[in-house]
Amino acid sequence: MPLTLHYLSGSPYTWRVQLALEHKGLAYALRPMSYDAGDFKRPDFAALNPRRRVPVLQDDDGFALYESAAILEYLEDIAPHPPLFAAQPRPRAIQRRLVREADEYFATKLEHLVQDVLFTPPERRDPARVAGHWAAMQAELALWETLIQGEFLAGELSAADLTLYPEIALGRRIAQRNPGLVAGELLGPKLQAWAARMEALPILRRTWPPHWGPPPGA
Ligand SMILES: N[C@@H](CCC(=O)N[C@@H](CS)C(=O)NCC(=O)O)C(=O)O
Repeated sequence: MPLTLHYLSGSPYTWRVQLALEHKGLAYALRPMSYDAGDFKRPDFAALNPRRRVPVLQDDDGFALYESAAILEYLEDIAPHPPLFAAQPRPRAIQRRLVREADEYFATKLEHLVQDVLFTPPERRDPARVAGHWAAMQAELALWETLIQGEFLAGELSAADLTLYPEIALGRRIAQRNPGLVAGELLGPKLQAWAARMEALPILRRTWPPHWGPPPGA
């Protein structure tokens, strides 16, 4: 097996890489990581990624790469077909911009919720702070509702979709598991239709985080 993905189930960053590997039909092995087992503290993991985060993609000759967006670009370079980015400069630039926007703006807001809801027991949560994070995420999602251009975020299925979907799925999961935190549907009609389209993709259903239960519509 030439490629190994150091992986954490449910991590939007590792899910993105797994989706890209599946999209390209590349053979890979999953190396699940565990906080409880101390995997992130192990020196051999720090040697792969001094930031001690997943994903890390490792080639069989020892080459290791971290940062999910960079990994997708690497996969595109070593296995151009099927592509993750459009061939033409302008649509390609827009897809790259969307990847950057998802990481720079959406994921930043999501991480506030991960810290203050997912990683904080209910009795220690600060409701005003959490409400502020939800409001910020809803404003961000309203913006994405205007950014989506067609069936997928920009042209054909691309790195942009594989980046945003796992981030949105984690946001939705936090909402579903914490009733009362958010009223109603998190996504506008265009994003809802896009999410359903993503959820129908075999690559998405194959990689759905096992501990989340069955994928929507299963
Ligand atoms: N910018 C990084 C973010 C990676 C990241 O934050 N991964 C999380 C899992 S979702 C992690 O490994 N956290 C380990 C820790 O914080 O100890 C990327 O895109 O790869």
